[in-house]
Amino acid sequence: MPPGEANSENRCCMAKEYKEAGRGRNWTPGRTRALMVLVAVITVRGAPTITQPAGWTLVRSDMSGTTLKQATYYRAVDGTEAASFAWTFSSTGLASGAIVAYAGVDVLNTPVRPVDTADGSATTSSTASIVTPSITTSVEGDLLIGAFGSATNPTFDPPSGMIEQGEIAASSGKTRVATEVTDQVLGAAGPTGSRTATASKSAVVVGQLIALRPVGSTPPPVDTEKPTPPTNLAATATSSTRVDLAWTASTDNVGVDRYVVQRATGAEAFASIGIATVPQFADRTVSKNTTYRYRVMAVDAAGNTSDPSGIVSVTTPRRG
Ligand SMILES: [Ca+2]
Ligand SMILES: [Ca+2]
Repeated sequence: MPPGEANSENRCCMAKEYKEAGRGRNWTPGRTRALMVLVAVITVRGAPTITQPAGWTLVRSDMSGTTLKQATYYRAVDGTEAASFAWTFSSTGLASGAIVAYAGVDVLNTPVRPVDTADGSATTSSTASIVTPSITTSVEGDLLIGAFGSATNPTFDPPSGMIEQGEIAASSGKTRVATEVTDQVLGAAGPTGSRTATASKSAVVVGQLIALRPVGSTPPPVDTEKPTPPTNLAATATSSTRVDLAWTASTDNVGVDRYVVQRATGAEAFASIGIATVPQFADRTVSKNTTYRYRVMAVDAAGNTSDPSGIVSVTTPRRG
C-alpha cells in the first residue's frame, strides 16, 4: 500500500513516504526533487471547507450534496517538505486520503502549473461504478491520474488501463469513506474518454481525472481573464437570524473556483462574510430588524476576481 491515512478528526494527515510511480522520463538522480510533484487526494464526509497545507495548490474539488467531498492538490517538491501534511476541515468529518509522487512532470515553470486539464463529477445516488468525465489533453505523454471517492468503505478495482497506486478506507461507527488513486501514462493528445473504477459496495461517489504535463511540453498560458459577474442575485430573510442568497452562476474561460459573498450593514462599506462553491449562501450571522446589502464576486483558480454582482437589500423581520 502506498502512504495514506484515515481518521475522524477535522484533519487528514499524510506521511512523508512518497511513492514513485509512473514516469521515469527525464528523471536523473540529483534532479529528483526539481522534477517531482506530489499529488494528494482528500476525501471527506460532509461538505466542509478544506484548507490545504502551505505549498499545495488545489486542482479541483467535487461534492455530492452535503454527503461527500473530494479535493485533489499538487505540490512541486522543493526539499522543504515537512514530515507530514495536514488538511484542515471547517467541520469535523471522517476522511481518508493518499499522496502519490511522480517524476517527470513539468514543475519547472514559474508559476508552477503542471496541470494540463482536469474534470470531475459526483453522483447523488448510490453506485458501485465511479465514472469520471472525459478530459481532452493538449500535449503528448500526459500523466493521467484518476481519483475516486466513496461514502462507504469498499475496496476498488481501478479503471481498465489504469494502475492502482492508493486505496484506503476509514470507518467510524456507521460512517465510512474511502479513496482510490490510479494513474496511466497517456500517448497522443486528445480526449481520454471517461474512466470507471469499480467499488465492492455502493454509495454516493466522486470521480476525478487530472492530466499532468510532462517535462518539456508547452505550459498553458497563465489565466488572466476574470469570470463574468454573478447575476440575478436574490436575498430572502427566512427568519430574523437568517438570510438566504442565490444567484446565477458566473462563467470563466477556465472555470469558476468560488464566490466571495460581501455584506454591508446600512450605509457601511462592504466586507467579505463567506465563500461559496455553489451559487447560493446562507448568512446566519444577521440580527433581527436590520437592513443589509449584499453583493457577490466570482473568483477563478488563478485568483482573477469578477466585477461585483448587482447589490440587493433585505431587512430581517422583528421576530421569528
Ligand atoms: Ca484495489
Ligand atoms: Ca479565468
